[in-house]
Amino acid sequence: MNKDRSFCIRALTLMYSSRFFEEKTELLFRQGLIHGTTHLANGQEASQAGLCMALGDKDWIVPTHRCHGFTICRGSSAYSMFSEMFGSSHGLAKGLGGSMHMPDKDHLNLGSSAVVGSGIPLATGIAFDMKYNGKEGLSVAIFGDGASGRGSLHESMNLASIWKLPVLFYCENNLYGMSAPSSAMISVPHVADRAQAYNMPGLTVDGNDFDAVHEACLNALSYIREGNGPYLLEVMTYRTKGHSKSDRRLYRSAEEEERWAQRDPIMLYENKLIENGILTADEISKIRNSCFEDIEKQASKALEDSSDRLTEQEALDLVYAP
Ligand SMILES: Cc1ncc(C[n+]2csc(CCOP(=O)(O)OP(=O)(O)O)c2C)c(N)n1
Repeated sequence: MNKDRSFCIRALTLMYSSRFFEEKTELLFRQGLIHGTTHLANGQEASQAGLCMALGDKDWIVPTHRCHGFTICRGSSAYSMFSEMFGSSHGLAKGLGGSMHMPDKDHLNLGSSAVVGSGIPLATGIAFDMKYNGKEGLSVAIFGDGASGRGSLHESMNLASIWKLPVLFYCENNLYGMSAPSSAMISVPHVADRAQAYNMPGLTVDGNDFDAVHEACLNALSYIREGNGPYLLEVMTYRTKGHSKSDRRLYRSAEEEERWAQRDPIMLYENKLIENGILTADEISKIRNSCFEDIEKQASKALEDSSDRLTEQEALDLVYAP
């Protein structure tokens, strides 16, 4: 465990920010202030913060439709993300994308699309560009257990292995692809077992343990940085909300949800910090409150500014830009 106080505060801050962002998003949807759909990642904060805190400032990520937490942890402002969902021109895609489309070039985040598995070849392409044009850094293809059955992953892993590309295949296994349990959809016990077929290392770790994720990411990234080629890392986690906002979670039991609630990644990390004498309960509660207030403030400001919209012509010019 990294016991450096400022490191731990940063980890906690990122995880709270992701959690409060999702909670606020859910509320705004219920209030009818955001339209379309959204995919919340409550319960997956250790996976998001653990990865992003291991990345360097030349490393790119390509997230999935469940992208909010990674986008926050990579450094985008909650204001620009709420603005995106309000459809305002202050959004990361100037309000043209919504919840699933939050690219942020300044924070080396290519953004995602609604097409499951489509980001994997893009991340592999970034790694190809880096290797063949001698650029620094690496790229991370983030995908779910559901996406792991798509051909795009297998084609990308094969090429990345042959060409020894600097790419981390990062599988966030939250046990379900919509209502389909990963245990019934994947032919091997762990997604990481796929690595063997493509001649690269594969590892499965506890995705609700921030330190386990962070350490595994540091190891995988340094393997890649040394020029050894790609690495497949699978983090086991659980989305505590439904797949999207219309999902009532009828395919899983209350007992299962309760079991995972006992393994809430933020709660586990808070307990660890207290047990190790790094932060007191009082200090933790101050950090939690300040993250909550910050998200509230950014959401209010984004709502206030939400009538700033692109004109139809401005939108068309962007959509059809060369
Ligand atoms: C190519 C394609 N197939 C199916 C869908 C419908 N769909 C949207 S999300 C999803 C499940 C994805 O599961 P997973 O990759 O595990 O990610 P998670 O939603 O669990 O984060 C599916 C099947 C889609 N959007 N794109």
